[in-house]
Parts: sequence; structure tokens; C-alpha cells
Amino acid sequence: MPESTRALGDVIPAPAKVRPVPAADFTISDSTAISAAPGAEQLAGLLRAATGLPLPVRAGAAEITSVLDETGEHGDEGYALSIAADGVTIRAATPAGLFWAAQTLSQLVPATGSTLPGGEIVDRPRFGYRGVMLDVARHFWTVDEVKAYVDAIVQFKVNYLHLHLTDDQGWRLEIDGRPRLTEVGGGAGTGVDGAGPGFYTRADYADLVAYAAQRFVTIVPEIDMPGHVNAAQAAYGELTADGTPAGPRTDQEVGYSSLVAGKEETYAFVEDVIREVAALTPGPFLHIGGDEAQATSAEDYRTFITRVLPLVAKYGKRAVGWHEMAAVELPETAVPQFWRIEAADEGTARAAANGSKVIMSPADRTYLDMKYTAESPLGLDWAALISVAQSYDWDPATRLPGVGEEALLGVEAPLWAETLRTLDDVLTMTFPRLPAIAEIGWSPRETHEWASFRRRLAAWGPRWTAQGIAYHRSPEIDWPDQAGIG
Ligand code: TNX
Repeated sequence: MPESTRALGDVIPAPAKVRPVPAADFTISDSTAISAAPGAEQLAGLLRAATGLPLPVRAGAAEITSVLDETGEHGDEGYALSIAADGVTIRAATPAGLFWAAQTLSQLVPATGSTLPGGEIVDRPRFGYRGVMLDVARHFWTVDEVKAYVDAIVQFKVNYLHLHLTDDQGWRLEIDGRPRLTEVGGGAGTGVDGAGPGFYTRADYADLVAYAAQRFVTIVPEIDMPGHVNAAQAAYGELTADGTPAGPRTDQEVGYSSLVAGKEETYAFVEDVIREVAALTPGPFLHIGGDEAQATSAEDYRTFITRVLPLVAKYGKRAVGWHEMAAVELPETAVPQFWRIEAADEGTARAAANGSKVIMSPADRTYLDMKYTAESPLGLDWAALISVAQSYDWDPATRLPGVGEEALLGVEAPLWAETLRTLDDVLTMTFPRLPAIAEIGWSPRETHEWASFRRRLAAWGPRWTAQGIAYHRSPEIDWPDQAGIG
């Protein structure tokens, strides 16, 4: 039986504070209006989609009101939501807070009917960085596909989208003055198995950045270096040791390509790219990769990273890098992103002790490209098989010795694309594991409970189906629309 009223706490990520008032339910009807206020059109769009009701936005009295109260105590992204018999009020100090409140409210619309559960939610995130990474290099995803992905992830209050723009098999962002990067690296036959060609023009990228920003998602562009650069070396021979352009590569090997740390052409190239990417990116972060540089000597690696970090700062950005970057002493503003499966990492701990904030992406918990089970048709398995429970059952603040709660910027779930070919593939690997990571990033540790998460997650089955979002129907979850199937 589809439920006709949801419980006030039936939201992912779990809200910080929930106080139900059972007598105070509010039913949205065809005469309900939304007050003209910041974010009203986005709120109306969400509630219209969830209820099918007209919900006009109008000036003056209305049953659903939002209030931007900059003196309020909700922080950068928090909000208060009050549902009473005569209407709904949301308050936040920022438009982002109002937007996240709107996501919460739309999740409280039941599968049938439009009665919202009475009471109050006061909510704010545990971490300021709740990210997901999309690999657009191993397979290119169009602007429309990435926009659809943004729409899917914001429902879980994910606020950063890291784009892995370059790798051995492709270069996906047009760079002024370096046209061959995308002519060669984004052309036909690029991507794993040659199956993922394409690139973003500057205008495409700006369009994506703006679309995400309207939904309070900040793009983090990654230019992976000094390894993972075969596509760049195929475009420009000056980037190889002997000056000969590399041949294109479409296999899944890693660790064979490297920029040349001892060549000035390398840094002229890197500066051109960083200047361009920084200029196109309003967000504070620029990711410089730094992973799996097996073809770079340890000394060259340190030389390279030490030269590149100040270039990122020169163009006004904070450097993020895979945690190998912490082989050099990092400035406090630089952010190592831990991605391995080992129980400890000395470099990351040292960076945290020096004041750097860390992004947690342990591959055995957060990697959305890992198979769910040995039978999963998509994905890899080098780090782990990751069930929904496995992606939920960890705490970023106890994952690495020396990297506690205070040292964390937040969490991110990377989705590598070697085995993915369609947007449905991307969504199937993302859902339902991203909601687990998003809850770990947003919700207070005290709310963390598998039985509760599992129950709340089940309600997303029919909602994703209605939204046309593919997801993995993991047998760990009692999907309500599974009754009677097979
Ligand atoms: C390791 S994770 C990589 C990527 C691969 C991924 C596949 C990381 C920083 N590097 O090059 O795509 O494994 O899971």
C-alpha cells in the first residue's frame, strides 16, 4: 500500500533535528499558493513535480512561504522548515539554505496524495563539501547528460561536482591557444575503446558551471598531471621527453604517461591550462590530479608539484589533488583527497597536521565505479565490491589516523567511467549508493543508522522511477514497488 503521509524524518540525508507535531499536517491543494520570495520558482517547480498541482507563485499572502533571514542562525546552508495546519514556512540565511529546504520539503510529499506531515525540522550540514566526481575523460558525457546528473544529485544536497576533465584517453575542455588538446584529445575514437568522443567548448563549460550554480552546486575542474596525460602528449609533442607526439590510447592501463618535470615547455603548458581553467571557473577549487604517477620519479614528482601549486594560487584558486600530492609540504589552502583503501596514510596525516583540510574518498566505500556484487555487469572490482550497506557503514572522521572531524573538508564519491557507456549506466552505479555518501556528508553522526537509512531509501524506488532515473534495485532494500515482481 503506498503511504498517504510520510513521517517528518523520512528524508535523505537525515535532518539534524526533527520534531513531529502529528495534529499539524498540511495538505497542499489546487488552491495552495507559494509566496513570491527568493527561490520561490525553484520550490514551486519541485512541489509541482511531486504533487501535480498548479501551485502558483504570487506576491502577498500564500500558504507556503520562504524567508531569507540573514541574521538567522542557520549557517551557510542550513534551514528551518515548519509545517503547520495553516501552511508551511521555510527560513534560511542564504539562498542555498532555502534550496536545500525545498529539497527536504519535496521529499515529504507522499507517493499518493499531497498531505505533508506536521512539525519542525532544523537542519544544517556536518561538512561543507559533499561531492561527487564524474569521469568525462574515459567517456565523454554531454552537457545535457551532466545537467541531468546535477538534477539527480542535488536531491541529496550534494553541493560539489568534480569533473575529471583529462586523462590518457581524452581531453575534454577546450583551451584557448592549445586547440589540438581537444581536436586530438576530444575527437572521434577517444575514450576507453574509442567509445566516448567529445569535448566541452568554453561556452559549454560556462553553461554547465552556471546551470550547476543555479542549483548551488560548485564545479571543481580537474586537470590530471603529471601522470594520466597521454591525450595531451598525443596533441603536443613538446610535452614528451623526446619531443615526439605520443600515439592515442584507448585501453584501461594507468601509470605509463608523465609530463617532463625538467622541461620548461611543461610549465608553460601547465600555466596556459591553469590560467584558462581558473578564468572559466568561479568556484574556489582547481584539482590538479597527481595520482598514479608511476612513470614519474619521486624526485621529479616533487619538483613538478612544487612548481605547479604556486601556479594554482597565482590564478586565485585553492589546489585540490589526489593525496599522493601530499608527498610535498602543502600550503594550508591545498586540499588532499584521500582515495586509497589502506588503513593509514602518512602524507595525508602530515598535511592535516599542517592545517590542510582533507576530502575523504576511500575507494572501498565511496567509489561509485566499483561493482555492487561480483555479478554486476558494470564497474570494476580492484578496491572492493561495494554494497549499499558497505557504502553507508563508515565514518570519515575515523577513517584515517591523524585525520579527524576537524581536519575534514568533507566527502566525495568518485565515478570513473572505464566501463560506462550511457547515462543510465552512470545513474545505475550512482543510485542508490550516492545517497549513502551524501547522508554521511550532511547528517550528524548521531542520526547514522542503517535500519533507518534502509527504510528511508526504499521510498526512493518509485520516486526515481517517476523521474526516469535508472537505479540499481539492490536486494538489500525492500523497494515498495517490488511487490508482485518476479
Ligand atoms: C584509480 S582513483 C584511478 C583512476 C581509475 C580508477 C578506477 C584514482 C585517483 N585513479 O585512474 O579510473 O582507479 O577505479
